[in-house]
Amino acid sequence: MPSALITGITGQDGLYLAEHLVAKGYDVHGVIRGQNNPRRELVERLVPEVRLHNGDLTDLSSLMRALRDAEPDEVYNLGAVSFVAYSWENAFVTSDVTAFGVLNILEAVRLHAGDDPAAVRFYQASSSEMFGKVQEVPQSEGTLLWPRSPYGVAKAYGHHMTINYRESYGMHASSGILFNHESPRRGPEFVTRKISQAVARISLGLADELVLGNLDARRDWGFAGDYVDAMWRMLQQPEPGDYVVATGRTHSIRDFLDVAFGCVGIADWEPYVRQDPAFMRPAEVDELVGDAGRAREVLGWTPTISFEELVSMMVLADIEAVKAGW
Ligand code: NAP
Ligand code: G4F
Repeated sequence: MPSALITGITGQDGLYLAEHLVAKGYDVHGVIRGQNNPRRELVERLVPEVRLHNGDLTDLSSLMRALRDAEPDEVYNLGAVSFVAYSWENAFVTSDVTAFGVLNILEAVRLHAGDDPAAVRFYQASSSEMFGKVQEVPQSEGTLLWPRSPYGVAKAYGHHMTINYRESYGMHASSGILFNHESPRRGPEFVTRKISQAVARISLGLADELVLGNLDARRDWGFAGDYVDAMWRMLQQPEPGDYVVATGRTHSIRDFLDVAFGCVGIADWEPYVRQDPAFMRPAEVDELVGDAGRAREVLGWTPTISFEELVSMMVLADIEAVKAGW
């Protein structure tokens, strides 16, 4: 039975990836941080097969212990401070976890693997946020990185360090440059879930306003369940590499609002939406759209869920959640 260790197991992607690997027959382990993590119960309920190990990306020895106890064939580094807006207010913490945390886990894997550095395959959760002020459209693996946030800068560090460990030590270290991916498990701080939750409440008469920032930003949004499959496929390749994972379609926040409100029969959402500068960013990533040609050709990966299906899935799930009192 192959085994895998996931950092960031309590997050959106960690949960989908754990389910994906369990379904494939893996022995799945997760790193969980904090003395009383409120999301531990969620992991235990959704993926009871997972064995949890205490650890933190800022603590090298805790990662070494998790590797010793789990003895994984594959390590997926999904842990991060992942909210871009937060990264300006907490740039140091973001750098500590999202940048230096990658160095810690790479070093832990290298030391753990000993004489055979490629024995433990490694996945790094890189991000389209690294493209920032985009230098070409669409963005692919070779596009120059120009990050626009402390988060993007931290991810660029982790991305290059992953490549460096691959080239320096011969590690089987791959980096997935994933564009935005969403689901009913998305954190409520991200714009898609903020919208789906608000639309659900508005449709049920429990709210009458949604306050947002920039409505003109464009993102390439896919379904998280599809994207974790791409992560797994990367680690099954004989050679490590970097892959853009994206749908190749871009939509604005306004487009998202059109479909989300449309799901509950509201054609004109303007009366419900107010813009507040508090949700604007010091520097914005205006337009992201990915070219996932390499992932399609080498990994045989394609997205299965359309933008419209994704939005509707999220709104309907939040309506059910509100009705159930969650
Ligand atoms: P998420 O839901 O925000 O999950 C982040 C995870 O990181 C959580 O499990 C969190 O654990 C963990 N974490 C935070 N600080 C940590 C620390 N010091 N040590 C260990 N773990 C820590 O993020 P996601 O959407 O699942 O994304 C997964 C990864 O992909 C992240 O690295 C993100 O930056 C990257 N990414 C995401 C997207 C996207 O669109 N979703 C796109 C590109 C890249 P707690 O529960 O303890 O806070
Ligand atoms: O949903 P967001 O917060 O996601 P963002 O910044 O694109 O980051 C996500 O995707 C990255 C991949 O590119 C990941 F690496 C990262 O970890 C995270 O998962 O914001 C999307 C857009 C932005 O342009 C933002 O300015 O929505 C705009 N927006 C407008 N009003 C808002 C709001 N974003 C949030 N969170 N809240 C608003 O009220």
